[in-house]
Parts: sequence; C-alpha cells; structure tokens
Amino acid sequence: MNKKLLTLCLIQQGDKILLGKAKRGKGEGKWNGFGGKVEEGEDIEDAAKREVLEECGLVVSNLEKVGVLDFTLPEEEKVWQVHIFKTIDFSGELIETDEMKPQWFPADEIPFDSMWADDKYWFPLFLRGKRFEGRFVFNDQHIIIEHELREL
Ligand code: 6OG
Repeated sequence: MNKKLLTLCLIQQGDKILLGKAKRGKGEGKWNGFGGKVEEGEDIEDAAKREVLEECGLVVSNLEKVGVLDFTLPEEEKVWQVHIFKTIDFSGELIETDEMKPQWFPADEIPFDSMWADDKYWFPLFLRGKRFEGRFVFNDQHIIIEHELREL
C-alpha cells in the first residue's frame, strides 16, 4: 500500500480535551492529539494506545474510531493516512515527555491557530460526536489547497 499509516488519539474528560504540544517532528510547535506511525504488522488501535503511552504516560482503553483522513504533503512521497480515535477511559499519570507537552483544553478553547490547518474543519464534527472521513492537500507552507470532508 502506498500510504503511511498514522494514529491520532483524542482523550476527553467532561468538556475537556487533552492535547500535546509537539516538541519535534513535522508538527513541531503545534498542539495535536497523541499518535504516530503504525509499525509494520502492528494493529492500528494497538499503535494508537502505544503512542499515547509513549508520548504522555497514560494508558488508554475502549478507543472509538471516529475518523480517517488522508493527507498529501508536498515533500512526502506517500499519502499519510491518519486514523483518529477518541476515548474517555484512561489511567496512569499524565507526564510531559521529550515528544509532547500535555495540556487539557476546554472544548470551546481549542487553540486552532497553533494546530494543523485541517483541525479547524474536522474538530467541530469530532466535538459533536460525529464520525467522518476526508482528504486534505497541503502546500509547502502547510496551507490547505484542496480538501474534502464527509460526515459518516
Ligand atoms: P509527526 O511525528 O510526524 O506527527 N498528524 C496530523 N494531525 C493533524 N491534525 N493534521 C495533520 O495534517 C497531520 N499529520 C500528521 C499524526 C505524527 C502525528 O501527527 C499527526 C500523528 O499523531 C497534515 O510530526
């Protein structure tokens, strides 16, 4: 398959969402959910749980699949397919790691200006409990030049 599989997990507690500010990688400096690359042969949901643990110390369970988004980035040869999960079940101690600085945000104070540009489009669906799929094409300034988004 000519796609790179990634995960993104959004942890919710009441009306708050846990985001992390990325300390490295392509999204450095941006707030995002927790996630990363699915390893060869790894189950996607297992990868999502593993990445949350690695990036903020929490053990998550009962993940609900909420969306799949395809991203085309100019300098990447493969399309990035990001599988988005939501959960309200977590345990463990929330920690800052060398990858992410975590912080809870009220649902009406999501810092869209410091997030990937696609988040503005799909986060409102996520917050309303909807499922969705879509695709976004970015230019080299990380601006969206084309997109499709569909509620499921
Ligand atoms: P790196 O370690 O490669 O990040 N991710 C994206 N999330 C959003 N909201 N929009 C995008 O638009 C994204 N591209 C990647 C997937 C990997 C993490 O970032 C997510 C992984 O959780 C292009 O910097």
